[in-house]
Order: sequence, then structure tokens, then C-alpha cells
Amino acid sequence: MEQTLVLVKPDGVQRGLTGEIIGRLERRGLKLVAMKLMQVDDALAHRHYGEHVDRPFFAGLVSFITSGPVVAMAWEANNAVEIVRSTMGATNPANAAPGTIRGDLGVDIGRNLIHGSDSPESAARELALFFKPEEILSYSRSNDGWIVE
Ligand code: IDP
Ligand code: MG
Repeated sequence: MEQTLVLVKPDGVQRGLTGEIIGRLERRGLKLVAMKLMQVDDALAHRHYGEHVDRPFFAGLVSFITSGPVVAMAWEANNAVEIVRSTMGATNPANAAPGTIRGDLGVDIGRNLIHGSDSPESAARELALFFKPEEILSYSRSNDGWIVE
């Protein structure tokens, strides 16, 4: 089963939108398999966002993601990466469709509330940065048969 890393970024935690964001992912039918409130330090920020190191917004991105607690989670489903990305909406909330997290709750690309891995390969790399293997749980839900055929 596919798993993906989700972060409620510091703006989401500060604005009291953690529950709203988790609720949307739960209602979609994804299964929560790991979660922790944590402070991202500089080293983790650089590893997590390493692909963007040469971009002009990199310094601001690192300072933002380390500016306060994040809620790190692993979510599981068939096609979890794609399902989370579509629930998040476009990177820039100004272009994100209504009904998406970024399209309903944000206005600025530098304060876009949520991170979700962009491929199964990124998800595996990022999950290993945030969680030990034993922190990602395996369990079944009694209503799984009403969510997946
Ligand atoms: P994603 O979060 O939708 O996957 P990425 O392109 O991976 O988007 O960029 C990572 C994060 O960097 C974005 O979520 C956003 O917070 C920030 N970011 C991306 N592009 C810009 C920009 O042009 N200006 C400021 N921040 C940006
Ligand atoms: Mg990305």
C-alpha cells in the first residue's frame, strides 16, 4: 500500500488549522499511519527541501519551515501520493482550486499550509527523514470495506 509524507506547516499549526487539514484527509478516506508534533531544525529542513537549494526562495523556505512546530504525518492508501496532492491543491494558493486545502484556506505561495510528497520515490525518502520505521503503524479499520472495494 502506498504511503506519503504530509506536513501541516508552521502557518497551519499557528492558525489552528491542524484539525481542519487532518479532517479533510480523514474524510477523503486515507488512513493515518503515523503522526507527531515536532520542531524542524535547520539540518532537517535542508535535507527535506534539498531539491530547491538553488532556488531564490530557498532561504525563506528554510526559515519558514523552522519557524514553529509542524505536524508530520504518514498517510496510506492506494495512490496516496496523488490523492493527497489533489486534496492539497496547486502550490500557489492563488491558483489552487476551491475545494482544495490551499484553495480554501490560503492566499500566498510562501504560506501554503501543507506539504505532500510529489512521487512515491520522494515519499519514501521524506518518510525516512521524519519517521523511524517502527513509528509507522500497520492496522486495519473496521470500515475499510466501505472505503475501498
Ligand atoms: P509543493 O509544496 O506544491 O510540492 P514545491 O515546488 O515542491 O511545491 O515547493 C516547495 C515549497 O516551496 C512550496 O510549497 C512553497 O511553500 C515554496 N515555494 C515554491 N515556489 C515558491 C516561490 O516561487 N516563492 C516562494 N515560495 C515558494
Ligand atoms: Mg514539493
